[in-house]
Amino acid sequence: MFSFFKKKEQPKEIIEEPKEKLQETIEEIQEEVIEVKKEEKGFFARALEKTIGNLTSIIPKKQEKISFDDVEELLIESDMEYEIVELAMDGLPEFITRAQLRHRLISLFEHAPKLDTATLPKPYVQLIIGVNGAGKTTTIAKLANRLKTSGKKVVLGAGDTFRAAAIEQLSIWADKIEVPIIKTKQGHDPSAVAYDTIHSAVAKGFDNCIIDTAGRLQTQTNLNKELQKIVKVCNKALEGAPHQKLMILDGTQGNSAIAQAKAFNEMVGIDGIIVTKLDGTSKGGALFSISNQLELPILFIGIGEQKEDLIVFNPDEFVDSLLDGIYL
Ligand SMILES: Nc1nc2c(ncn2[C@@H]2O[C@H](COP(=O)(O)OP(=O)(O)OP(=O)(O)O)[C@@H](O)[C@H]2O)c(=O)[nH]1
Ligand SMILES: [Mg+2]
Repeated sequence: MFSFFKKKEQPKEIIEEPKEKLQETIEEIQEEVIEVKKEEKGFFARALEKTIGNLTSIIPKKQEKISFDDVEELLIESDMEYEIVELAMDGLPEFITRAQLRHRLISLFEHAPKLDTATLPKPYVQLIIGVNGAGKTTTIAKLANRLKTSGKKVVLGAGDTFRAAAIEQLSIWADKIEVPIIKTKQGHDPSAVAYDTIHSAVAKGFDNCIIDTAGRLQTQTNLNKELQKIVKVCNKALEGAPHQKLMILDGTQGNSAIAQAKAFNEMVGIDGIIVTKLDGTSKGGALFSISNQLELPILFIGIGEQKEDLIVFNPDEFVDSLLDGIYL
């Protein structure tokens, strides 16, 4: 009898111990998630420091309601295009609450199509496009770093064969992040590099393939034909590729980046935008016009020169960080 009771108690102890541990682990994970969320919000506020600084020169003291005229000035000052300001403020009262303005600002991002990231083809091919110096190569390194950290196998394609030192620049990043790179010599055909990169990714079972391109202006006909050729050749290497043509826009250029993106969109069709150098500009409000006018999603923002300095763009957090600077 005695030994029977003993036996019954033992498994109880064994079952309860992991339960407690499980609860502890769940609590730890929840705390970590909250920390990460706080950090991301911190990142936004940090990235928008200059933009918010600009706003607080108009509204030095946080308020519960802000007059229509002041809100209008704030939005224009943050580099939101006047047409968009009018659209956002249409019908708002003489004194505007945070909730009223928040709703209007967030809705400016709403018509951009959402990307379905649940069922991505493998390898998922991203082609990186933009004008000279926008931040393409650095953003590739940041994207690759994110993917690698989340356990994906990534290969880079050094498709900027035009500018001296461009191949070297991406190679240095590839070494730093420890991802393979497919490259050729300067002056060689960038389409061939794109083809080889995709081919290698297919053969080796890679998850992601990110291809760099040379910086070009929307007016450079030859370079633009070359870009169209790269897109065609990607599709030859793997049907459906490139799956994402990402336009990199320099945030310090504010609204003038919109015309560039429109031209590239007509030329090859753009699937999403990444705005770089948001840390170095007071023109953060241009993001409203960029997303609204192009009807394209802003996927990430660049907030520095290091491989970690890329955050997922979230309209709610972006708007909240701006409003935190002026509303109580
Ligand atoms: N502060 C800051 N600097 C950035 C950011 N992204 C890129 N840069 C810097 O901008 C400069 C140009 O970046 P690249 O990545 O070489 O730009 P690119 O578009 O590849 O340039 P090209 O290949 O010459 O057309 C570099 O000095 C980067 O360090 C960012 O988010 N914030
Ligand atoms: Mg480059």
